[in-house]
Amino acid sequence: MPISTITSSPFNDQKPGTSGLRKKVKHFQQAHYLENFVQSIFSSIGDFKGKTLILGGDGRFYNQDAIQVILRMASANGFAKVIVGQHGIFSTPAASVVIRKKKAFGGIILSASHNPGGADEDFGIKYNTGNGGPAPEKITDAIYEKTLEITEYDTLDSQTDIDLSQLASHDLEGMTVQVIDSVTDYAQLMNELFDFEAIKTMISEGFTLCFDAMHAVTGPYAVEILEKQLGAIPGSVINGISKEDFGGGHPDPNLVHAKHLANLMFSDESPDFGAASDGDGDRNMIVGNNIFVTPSDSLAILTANAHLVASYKGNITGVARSMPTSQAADQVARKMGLDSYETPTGWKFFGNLMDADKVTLCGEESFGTGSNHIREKDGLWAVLFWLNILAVRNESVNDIVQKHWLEFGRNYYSRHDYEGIETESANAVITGLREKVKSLTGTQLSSLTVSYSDDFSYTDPVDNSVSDHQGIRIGFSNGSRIIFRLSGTGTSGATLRIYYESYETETENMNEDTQDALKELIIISLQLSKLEALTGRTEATVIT
Ligand code: G16
Repeated sequence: MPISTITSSPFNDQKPGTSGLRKKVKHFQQAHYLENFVQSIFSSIGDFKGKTLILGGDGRFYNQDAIQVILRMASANGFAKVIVGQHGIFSTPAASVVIRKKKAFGGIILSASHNPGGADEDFGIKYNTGNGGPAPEKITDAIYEKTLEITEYDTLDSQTDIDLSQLASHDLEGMTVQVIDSVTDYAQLMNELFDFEAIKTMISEGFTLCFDAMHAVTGPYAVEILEKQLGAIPGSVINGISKEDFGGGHPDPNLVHAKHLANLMFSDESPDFGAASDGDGDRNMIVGNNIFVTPSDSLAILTANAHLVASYKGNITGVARSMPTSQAADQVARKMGLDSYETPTGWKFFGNLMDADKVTLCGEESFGTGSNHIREKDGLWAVLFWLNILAVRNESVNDIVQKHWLEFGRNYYSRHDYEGIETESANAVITGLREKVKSLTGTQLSSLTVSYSDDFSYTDPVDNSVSDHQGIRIGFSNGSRIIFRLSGTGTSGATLRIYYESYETETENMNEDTQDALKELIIISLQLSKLEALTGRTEATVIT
């Protein structure tokens, strides 16, 4: 076979974060850089000779180029077949669906998620295993070790590109490349999970919705499912044309970046339901007329109402949330007699729990919600889950949320991000806190008593693996919490995230302004962390 072994040199980049390798496009375009990482993946994942790989990405700048490089390397390395989404597109959840459905060895997903795209922006690559989920730390560590010692990679002599624009099969030096529709398998699974007839009826009777695809990957998925299959009026999906640079926007579905949708939902023209998804389609934001549903509340509400969705009724084994996610889902689990788990940040930590059937639903404060139907979080899935509940309950989003708080209490919640801090200063904040939390338990801070404080360590209940240093937790006796952690997904400097949560059960206090409700915690956090002294920052960059 006409294969070349190219000499390359190790790259001494910092370790990839929670979701694979994310860097500026220009960084990826350095000679041999992408190839080194891909070879490091192929050298770390076991024997795939004769097996199938799934390949696709969120369509951002460099997606198509990277796919051609990976196809040639997959062939040279011995894969029998690669299934690629048309035009090189798969949303992250759709890639997970296809990996599982085709029983593939694994998949490579090209995305930097919610980070901006374009020639000067971000690109990313990650490997998912045969269960459809992000590779566990054992594999990502092995990949990283390989990148430090790699000296050569295998690729084809020929530089011919495969045509990804048509649904067809091709031979690439003995390896089959099959180009499939990016949406079909995903849409079919959604149809099996949710009551499309009930949602269709609700929409035909006048229910209105707006889905903001943010010019990212979910455009074609949302148009097919929401408009074509469920009958939402054309135009219900906005910013539905996928673009390489996401139209210059920041495809992160929150009230700051999906401003247009947020304004619409709080105006007189508001439709009944609003939602948005991110760059690669795994995140979601849910908004009702005059109400924003926090991702933490969304997880709790889906759990409490799962019995209304036929495919989940009686099938919820447990619920998991990442550590900084509010404890709203725990309140539901307690009342419903379900097991609940607190995992470190990163979807990969849910994989073992789902594979062992310990949890069915999981969610994160970072706008990620999902279930065991795949092993990634899933933006449109969350939207359809909500629509199914709305169709059954025939109540507004606002009513559903208010009734939920009355039954389970309200967890006020907010995240303050300090972006682009110098890495050294950010580390100093965390190191200082790490020392402090050793002796905080039992002390009084302002009017609150600390009931526990630690640097979160997680022991996986399935394989007993231990993940240390997952963020600073300070819990108070009234159920409030302050969490500090450094982002694992940024590409320039460090981002410090501070998460605040308080728990309210008094009806008359349930509709306060969130920042007001959390004021005492915010003041405590700034004093405790010496944030201003160590970083010079007086204000958060983004508050969600
Ligand atoms: C990724 C992971 C999520 C995690 C998030 C945290 O999200 O997949 O599980 O919650 O990172 O981000 P950070 O470390 O910046 O707080 P995504 O959507 O970027 O893949």
